[in-house]
Amino acid sequence: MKQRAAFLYACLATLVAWAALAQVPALVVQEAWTRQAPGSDVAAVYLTLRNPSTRPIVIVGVESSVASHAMIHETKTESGQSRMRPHEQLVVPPGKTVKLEPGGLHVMLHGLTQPVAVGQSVPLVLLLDGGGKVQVAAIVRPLNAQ
Ligand SMILES: [Cu+2]
Repeated sequence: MKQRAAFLYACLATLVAWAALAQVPALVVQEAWTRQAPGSDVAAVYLTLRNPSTRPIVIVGVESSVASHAMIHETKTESGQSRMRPHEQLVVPPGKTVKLEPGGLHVMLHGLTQPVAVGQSVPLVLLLDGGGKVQVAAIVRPLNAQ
């Protein structure tokens, strides 16, 4: 009986150590979507990023298996002209939510290798500072989606 308890404790200790080492990214991704882009090989992806942890989460890159290039962009209107500029990285502060939405931040996909149809999803991988990765599936909405 005593041996059995010792064995269980050993297992438990291993599990706790494993959980601490695993470093599961805390980033929560919600409402990922993109607009159907007929005849175009670029698309903007919008999503909501939530950081429930107590440390900042930094996105340092984006990849997509259906695009040759993906990056974080921000649309800004300067002297009446709408311009997009790339962001090297995007910080989601602890306890905060960052929204990538039309007219502001978005993930820009260049060189789409296949057409995206409404109802399908576009796969993305968010690359985090420290080596974590978060898989995202962005639902394709009709052209007039807001
Ligand atoms: Cu853009």
